[in-house]
Amino acid sequence: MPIIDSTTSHIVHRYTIDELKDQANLMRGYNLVALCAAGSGHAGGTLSIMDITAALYLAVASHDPKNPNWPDRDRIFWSAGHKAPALYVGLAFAGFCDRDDVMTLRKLYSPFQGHPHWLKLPGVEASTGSLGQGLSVAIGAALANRLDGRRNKVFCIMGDGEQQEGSVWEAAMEAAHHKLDNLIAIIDVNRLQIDGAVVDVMNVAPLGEKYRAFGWNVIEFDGHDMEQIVNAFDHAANNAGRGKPTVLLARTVKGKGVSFMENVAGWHGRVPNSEELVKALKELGLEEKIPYAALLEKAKAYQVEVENKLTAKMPHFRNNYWWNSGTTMIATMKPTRMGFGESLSENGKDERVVCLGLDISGSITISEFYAKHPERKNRWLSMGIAEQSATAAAAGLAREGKLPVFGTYATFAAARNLDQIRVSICYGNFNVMIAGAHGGVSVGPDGATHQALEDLFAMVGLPNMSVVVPCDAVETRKATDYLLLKHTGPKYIRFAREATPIVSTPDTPFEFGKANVIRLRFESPKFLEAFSTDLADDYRDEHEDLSIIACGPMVPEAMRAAWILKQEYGYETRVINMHTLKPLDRRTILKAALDTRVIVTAEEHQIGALAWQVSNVITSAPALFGVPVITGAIGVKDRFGDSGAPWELIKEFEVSAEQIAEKAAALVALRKQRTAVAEPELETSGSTR
Ligand SMILES: Cc1ncc(C[n+]2csc(CCOP(=O)(O)OP(=O)(O)O)c2C)c(N)n1
Repeated sequence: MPIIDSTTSHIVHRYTIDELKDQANLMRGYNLVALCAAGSGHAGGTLSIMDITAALYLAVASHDPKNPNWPDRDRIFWSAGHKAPALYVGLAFAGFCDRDDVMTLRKLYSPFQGHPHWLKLPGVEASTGSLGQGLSVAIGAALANRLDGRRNKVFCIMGDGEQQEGSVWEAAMEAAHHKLDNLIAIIDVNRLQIDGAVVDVMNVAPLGEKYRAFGWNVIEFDGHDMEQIVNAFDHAANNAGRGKPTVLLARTVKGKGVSFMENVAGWHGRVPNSEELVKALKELGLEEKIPYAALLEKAKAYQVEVENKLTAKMPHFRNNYWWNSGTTMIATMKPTRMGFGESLSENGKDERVVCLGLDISGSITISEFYAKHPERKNRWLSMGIAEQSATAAAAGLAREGKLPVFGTYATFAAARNLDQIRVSICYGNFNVMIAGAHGGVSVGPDGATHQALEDLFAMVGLPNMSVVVPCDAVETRKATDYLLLKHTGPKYIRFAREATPIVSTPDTPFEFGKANVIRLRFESPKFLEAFSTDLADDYRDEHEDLSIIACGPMVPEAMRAAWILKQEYGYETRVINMHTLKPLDRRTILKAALDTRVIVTAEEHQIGALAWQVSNVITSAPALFGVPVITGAIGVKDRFGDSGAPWELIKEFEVSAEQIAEKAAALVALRKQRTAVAEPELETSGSTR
């Protein structure tokens, strides 16, 4: 049944096969324009699923764009959330939204998030992006629909790489066990994933036999032949009442329709630039049919609105202190993750080191382990998109004396597999190194599902675990060197995706468990040279007005805040680089509280992983009983992330230097006011200041 008017049950339009082919082609074009306008996203996998999307949204699913929550509609779940742009053009072409609006894809505040969010866009059935969960959600919906006596169908779109997630197979069992013949799974078998061919990363074949053995009805077909697609859906629909779920195995080509994208793994997470876009549109015969220049302009105009909104939101100072916006205090930018790869490249020569690949190896730099060292390939263990099993396997490797390292987006490295980390690694106190890459909102346009903002709560809370959040690429290198070869036990290192300022040198002290104190000395042509850095234990009180305790790339922000506070208010700031979150340098926190009485914490995380630990030190130390200390916390305020450019998100989520400085200045003013009133009382409390 195609698109209908749910009030009259009339079919809105019955598409012919030729019309569907044309629509699919046009959808490819819009998809590519939106991706080009976004500047990031997934071209390959959206093109491979596009013919199926056209058939499903325009001719197969019974739904009503004017009434997206019509209870009897067919449900379509996109477990492969990274294919979101295909979903969005599917919805747009079916009439759920304006196709021009899709051009705001991946931009801040847009309903067209990097990964779909059902609370932002009508027609999206569930929020996805963490692979391997959608089939289970679809099963829940199918069970509920059956309980409610509905005769609708529930579709679920997955990738073939995604089949590596163990949870997919738990779901596959459940669907068969519950005889869900209202469920139709679709697998986009394009044979490629991020790290390369599925067969090399982690072979999932033979999918047909596996699903059959799990009790499913299996239909295999050419996912680019519109007639075969429609027939496959018809067959699946005929399966209703036979007590088995159906899986459609669609043979597809990643990047289908654009010669230079077809079958190239590199186009998984790449988008066309404007020249490539024109080339692609020409190949699709759409250069004259899609007003791409006007659409790109629309995206730009939206972006201007976003920027105006952000500017209005930011604190205003006399001068502009933004990174590298003036002629002095120029910072060199480099992503922290690079330091991780550099360390693995060097230290991988230790024969005990083994690295586990989780299909996101290049961008988190773990592949540097073997990039220049082909002889290490036997110690590179590709585990596929299977974070939970890989985590427990790392425990087994450590049990046998290896030094296992694994990493992926921090949210998949420290949340999805949390019980495996807890029981298999931490309880057994195994020597496993976990890299939480792409931590924080600065991951950018991928959006909330990919922005780890809670990982540190869990990692800091686990007995036996050590946690380091280095401030820049140089410190990431040192921390990796140390943790990998000198520290025994479970360890978590968290770093970021975006390039952030280099604020240390190879000579800067780095001692695990010991903070550094950073002080602004003068304005300088180079940001790095404007500051002195000492091991906190060697630092003597300089009677600063406040302390800012930060970790990770919030350290450079705290340093910039110190500059703002000096220039705008004349305040002196003690910046504390608390790179080790566990074990925490309690002494340095205590000293800062006693010396400065104003403590601001800064973390690119939900407020608490750092702030609550610092508060705990301050409130539980007898030396501070009765001593008034004013604290403030900068971090994400109990909300999920958003799509947007990394530095926009730093502003939107209020973790920029400007926001740190504004808060700090208010607290110092408060302390000065309070001190004026309470000073006589303090004199008798025996405090040092
Ligand atoms: C749990 C989880 N781990 C890792 C990722 C990162 N990731 C996004 S897409 C992708 C590869 C998916 O491959 P496949 O399922 O074959 O999709 P397609 O090739 O069709 O795009 C990975 C590893 C993720 N989104 N979720």
